[in-house]
Amino acid sequence: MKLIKIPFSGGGLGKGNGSNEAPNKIISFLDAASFQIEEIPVEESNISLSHKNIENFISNLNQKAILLGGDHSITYPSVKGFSKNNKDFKLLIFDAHPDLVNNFVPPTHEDYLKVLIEKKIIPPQNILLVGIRNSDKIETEYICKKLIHCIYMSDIKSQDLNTITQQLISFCDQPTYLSIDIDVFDSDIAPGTGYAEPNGFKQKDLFNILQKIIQTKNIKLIDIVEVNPKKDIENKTSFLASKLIQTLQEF
Ligand SMILES: [Mn+2]
Repeated sequence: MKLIKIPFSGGGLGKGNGSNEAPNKIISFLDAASFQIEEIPVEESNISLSHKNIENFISNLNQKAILLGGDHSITYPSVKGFSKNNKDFKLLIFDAHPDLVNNFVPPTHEDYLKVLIEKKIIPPQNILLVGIRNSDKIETEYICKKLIHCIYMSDIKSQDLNTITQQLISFCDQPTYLSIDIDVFDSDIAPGTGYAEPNGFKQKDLFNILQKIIQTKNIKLIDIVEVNPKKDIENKTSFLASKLIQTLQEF
């Protein structure tokens, strides 16, 4: 399996300072010899240049890989690069937040998704957000207006996990880009992130869901973002991300 390091926190509005350290920290908990590891060159003070490098790298990537961010802004150029080789695709996102606040260009980690939609890189109905539990009114309205599929954390708590898993499997019926913001996990198990939120996924539940989704073989590219070793407690968030990679590596 190929792991691609993207040590970039320049799109994190200051909140992300430290997420550039995540790729190396996460890899330190893995047997690095069993992965093919590459790194995309980025410059912390230059979002446009860094995003361009990411987009170019991903558009020339002809194999499955797991990308290690970095703040969530990296998903913008990465999906853009991915879209060059996948004309019709799905975007499955696990996140506590919708990231639909502004329409800044270049996008930050709070609006990468809005810019992907506004720039028509992906039709909103091809997007599924999962685990949302903190969103602004403006974001909730945008989700409704654009018909973005959304499974809120409150839906997940009130329904059978198998039902939710089946919905996700049905969604992944085309080449799918999977983006995992580590804050989708409960803040007790993932405290090392920019905007840790309580009442999130338990490790066992999300790992079970992901194991079933990857069996569709439609997941083509994965990113894991927003791990911040500087905010972590005893490296538990980085360690969790390393376990996530091990769970996903047969995708
Ligand atoms: Mn988030």
